Amino acid sequence: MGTVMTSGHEERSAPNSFRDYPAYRVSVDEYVTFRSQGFLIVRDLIDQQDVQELLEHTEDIMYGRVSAPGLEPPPAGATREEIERRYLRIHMLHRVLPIHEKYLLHPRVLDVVQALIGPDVLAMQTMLFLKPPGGAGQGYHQDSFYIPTVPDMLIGAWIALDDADEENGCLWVRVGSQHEPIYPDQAHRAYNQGDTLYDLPLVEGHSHTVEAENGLTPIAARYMEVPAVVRSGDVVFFGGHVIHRSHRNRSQTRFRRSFVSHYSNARSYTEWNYGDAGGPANQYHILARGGTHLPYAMPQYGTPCAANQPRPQQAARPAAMMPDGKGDMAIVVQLPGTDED
Ligand SMILES: O=C(O)CCC(=O)C(=O)O
Repeated sequence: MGTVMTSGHEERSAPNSFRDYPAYRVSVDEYVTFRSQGFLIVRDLIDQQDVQELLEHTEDIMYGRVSAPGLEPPPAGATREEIERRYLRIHMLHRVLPIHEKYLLHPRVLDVVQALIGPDVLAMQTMLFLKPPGGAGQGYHQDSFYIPTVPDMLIGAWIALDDADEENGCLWVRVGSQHEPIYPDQAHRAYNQGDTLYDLPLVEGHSHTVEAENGLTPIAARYMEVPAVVRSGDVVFFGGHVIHRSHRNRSQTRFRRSFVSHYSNARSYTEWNYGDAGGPANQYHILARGGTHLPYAMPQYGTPCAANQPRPQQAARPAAMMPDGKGDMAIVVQLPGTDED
């Protein structure tokens, strides 16, 4: 373990641990909403004590009170505005900061992810958005374009640290676009699962903020667009195929901070390791819930999760389909007119 300094104090003598959270149980209605809309907002999933912890740590990052690879202190003599506008977003801090590993593996977020794409969950990516006043948005894209998993079970969890709305650049989602394949460009064609569709066009300009330059714009236009207006502590879950974007933060004073994590089913294969696509990569990602036949990483900072906890007892095997009483599969002939309904 390396050493991480926060607010002048040395962190991480003890491994990460969690308070006792009530488990979050996803309802049928929420499950159906996620499938039919392509996204689901779970209100108040993260309590304000946790939101405050992350916000204070984010301020420490902004003001250069956290030292970790990739983070720079503000230049001497920088104004408050210059300091606060240095970062739009920072990727993969869970690999160098215990608190980011902890929120990547937050049990309440995992409860929802497990119900939506589990039961086996691989924690793959974190992004901390600061998005200060004036901060840029991100044009239409599909997350599975960037993070391919096979079978594709990618999901994002977008934890609102500030209230987010149209003014400060909330997320916008095209409802129903989760049924679209992933549109590859030339560079991504080789490993994109959409390749099996013979007429799948190449699309350039993923994430381009200028609509005319973004090849997903005409596809996005087939679906209704809605803003994901959220309060701090709400979490937006969105699938890897859904077309989404965000606009510039037009507020003069409000940040739009969010902590975004990406997960896949742990039994999906991936070659993604933050920009490094070139061979098996499951071993770089943390097994958050359940089990897998594929390799996985341990959490570096001891955050409790499936990778470092004893496996729960396996449930009894479900009965075989249509058993014949001797444990063999029987051939059951359904006679016409004998359906029960
Ligand atoms: O929050 C944003 O501005 C964009 C987030 C996003 O598109 C993503 O996490 O995939």
